[in-house]
Amino acid sequence: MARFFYHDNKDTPEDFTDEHDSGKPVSEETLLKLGVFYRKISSMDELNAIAKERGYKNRDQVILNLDSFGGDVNAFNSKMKTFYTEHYHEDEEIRYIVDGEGYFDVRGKDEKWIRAQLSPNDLLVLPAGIYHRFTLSSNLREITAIRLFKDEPKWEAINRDSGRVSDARTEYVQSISV
Ligand code: KMT
Ligand code: NI
Repeated sequence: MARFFYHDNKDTPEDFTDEHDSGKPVSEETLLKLGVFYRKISSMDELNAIAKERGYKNRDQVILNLDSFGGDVNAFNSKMKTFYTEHYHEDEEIRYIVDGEGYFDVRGKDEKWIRAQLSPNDLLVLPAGIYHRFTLSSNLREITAIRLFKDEPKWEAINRDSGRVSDARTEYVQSISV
């Protein structure tokens, strides 16, 4: 079952996969205001229905753990750093957790990080243009997830550091400030 809470902002490069729960929970309603939508899914049919309803055409399944990098610790760590670097995408994206556990952090009001702890059967919709980051959890260090894409997968992550503000970002900011 998913859990949502404010991040304690005390992470370091050594311990960012830890829970970092500030003790302040976040409601699904607060997430909805950011355009972030959570659903507990109980069957593949339900997942397929949501994908159809929202016009998703593509998906893939990803396994992230040390084995999936052939045991190459450096390659694994470097990928983890990439996912944890604050970024956005130009498309809405759905993540559905099949196995394992992970944390998706999204930027909330006043730039506060909200952490979504996701486990099997949890589905999260991230709107286009929202700043976010992802990490495996130190509890399990592995996840199997289905990534759903509206059209062709757009892998591009636009890092906040780059300062690049595309239409998707501008539209997202407008959509939450009304
Ligand atoms: C993202 O958009 O940051 C990701 O898809 C992270 C990996 S999916 C488990
Ligand atoms: Ni992303």
